[in-house]
Order: sequence, then structure tokens, then C-alpha cells
Amino acid sequence: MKEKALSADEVMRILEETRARDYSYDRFFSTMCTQPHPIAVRAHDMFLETNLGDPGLFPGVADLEQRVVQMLGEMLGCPNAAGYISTGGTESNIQAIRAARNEAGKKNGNIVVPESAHFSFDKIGDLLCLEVRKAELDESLKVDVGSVESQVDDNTVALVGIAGTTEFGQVDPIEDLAKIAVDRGIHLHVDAAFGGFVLPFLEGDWRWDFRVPGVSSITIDPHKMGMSTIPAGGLLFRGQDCLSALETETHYLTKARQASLTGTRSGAVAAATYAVMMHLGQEGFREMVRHCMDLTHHLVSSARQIGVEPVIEPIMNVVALQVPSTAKVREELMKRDWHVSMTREPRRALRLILMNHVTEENIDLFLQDLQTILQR
Ligand code: 0PR
Repeated sequence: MKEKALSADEVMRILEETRARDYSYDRFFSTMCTQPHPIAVRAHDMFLETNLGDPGLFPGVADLEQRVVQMLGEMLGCPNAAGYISTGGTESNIQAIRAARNEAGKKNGNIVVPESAHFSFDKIGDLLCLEVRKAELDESLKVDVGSVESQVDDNTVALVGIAGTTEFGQVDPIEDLAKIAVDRGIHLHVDAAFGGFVLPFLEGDWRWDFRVPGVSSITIDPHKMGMSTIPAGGLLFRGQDCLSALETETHYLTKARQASLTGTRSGAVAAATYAVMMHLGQEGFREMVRHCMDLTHHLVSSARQIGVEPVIEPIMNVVALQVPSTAKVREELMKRDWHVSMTREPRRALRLILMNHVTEENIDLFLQDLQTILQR
């Protein structure tokens, strides 16, 4: 820090210059986050200084957090779910597996996750000293239940299924995983960090949430398809016991026990999430998801017209396009200021997320550039 103070105007000028170097959302096809809904921004500002780490000082926002947990629980088929607003999918996944491990009370434990699992599970293995066993995928890129079964043993403390995989937006056969979990008395965690705010609003009866007996916990992120501010994650357990398995004593605070991973934590994101859920309601989310799916179908049918096929028929607003020399094509697209990502080997493809900030016009411009690059 410099000795001499700078005026607020000078500081703001530096910030504005620096902020101008950030790219803008309208050309992002690579992100599962989006511009928060305006009402989320207003709520966030209003609760900026609140700290859910010491809820006795902020009973108002602590109540909002509980109302969000209840709304999420109702949405996911378990009105009595217990949980909290975390910093995102990574924290929620860590905490779900930590609860499962603590409840199982086994030494040398392992977890069985799909090969398609988000990299947060590799961090979890390291942090919680668990072996992470990766189950194979079938042709449609869902986890192969036989492969899961063959990896489960007496030291397995949790199974993981994904409802909306990071790379392909695929949904694992949660009911089949739940059968194994119930038979063997193992915790089943469903990572719906992305899909949690998509699947309830899609047509069709997706059976993946607490309506499936055997699902013990769910990750669902308001800062992805929930239109809230960053960092808002959601972690829900079927009942209070699992959440209690995470509690630490906090003797000198206003509440005697704390289940969250972080101590000080943002009340602003809980308020933002509450505001956007109340303001949009199910009808607003259904409309937003329908819009994202329209964009998805537009992308896929237009891509087909230039001879580009998706790896799988999209289930949600995540599309993986098969192009030759994927990394080079991506580089060329980046040069043209299109931000796209790539899926992993052996199924290398361009990965696009059709978030609410994407426009049909930009999809068309993107595909024109893609066609030019592919024709070279
Ligand atoms: N689980 C799933 C299924 C995810 O897709 C992600 C993140 C996580 C857990 C972890 O969530 P947090 O990042 O909130 O801890 N999926 C995105 C991804 O890795 C996150 C992301 C978002 C990456 C925006 C880039 C970006 O610009 O692709």
C-alpha cells in the first residue's frame, strides 16, 4: 500500500480503466454464470455488509436464508430440507461429501463419482483424504451403473450422480444410483450445481431430486442458472442430521454451532437469491429456461446446416459441437472475440452454454465465423 492517500475520483478512474479490460458477457458461450437479475443486484447492495457467519447479529438476513432453503427444498421435492447458501458448487460438493464421510465414520474411505464429474471432486479427494473412484460413462455420456456398482465396496462413503454435467449437460440415472445407495446404506449426493435451476422447468418428468428415495443431498447454485449474484451456492440435505454432522462449536458467537465451511459469509447473496426467486417465481424461471432452450435448439439446427453435429442431443442448454482440430478452431474463435470452452479428451468438442445473456443474433454471427474457420 502506498503511504499517500488517493482521492476517491482517482481510485475510481483506475478501477474504471481496469474494469474495461474485462470481457463482456454478450460474447461468452463458455460460462455457466450470467449477469445477475437487476432485482438480485438491488437486494445484494441492500445487504452488502451483512454476515451470516454471526446470524444473531443479522436475524433478518438469516431468516431470508432459511426462506431460500425452504423454497429450494420445495422445488426439489423436500420442503423440510436442511441446508445453507454456500459460496458455490465447489463448497457445496465438499460439504456434502464431508457430511457423508463424517456420518459413515470409516477410515480409508472412497467415493464413486462419474468420469464426467466436475473437478471439484478431485479437490475433495485431496482435502478429505478420500480415494476418488471414477465410474465409466455409457454412449450417451451418462454414468454406467454397472461400472459404479463394480467400484463400490465396504469403504465407500458416498456415491455421486450429476444432474447437468459440466461439459455435456447430461443427467445421470439417479434412480438407479439411488437403488444401489439404499441397498448398501450409502449417501447419494446429486450435483445439480447447473441443472438444479433448469430441470424443474423443463418439460418431462426428470426423476433426479429428493422425490427419489435414496437421494441424501443436492448441490444447486443460484449463481449459475438461478440468476443471483456471485458467490451464491446452495447445499441441501434431506434432513437435519446430515447438516448437524458438519457442525462445529462456535462458543463466543451469537449462535453456538455452525455448519458452514466458511466462517464469515455473505448475507448479500442470500438476499439476492431470495429476491430473484420471489420476483421471477416458477413462471419466470420456466420462461427463462424456455428462452435458453430455444437458443439451444437454434444453435444446434443452425450448426447442422453448416455440417456440424452435437456430441449428444442437448438435454439442457449445454451443447458440445464436434469440429476437427478443436483446439485450433477454438483459438481462432477466441481471436474473433468469441469465448468458448472445450470438453476433455477422449470426447474433445467445442462447448457452449446458452445462458440468458446469449442472443440469437450472436449465435448466427458466431456460426458464420465458425463456418469461415472450418472452410479454411
Ligand atoms: N458442479 C458442476 C456440475 C459444475 O458445473 C460446477 C462449475 C461446479 C460443480 C463447481 O461450481 P463453482 O464453480 O461454483 O464452485 N461449473 C462451471 C465450470 O467449471 C463453473 C464456471 C462458471 C466456469 C463460469 C467458468 C465460468 O466462466 O465450467
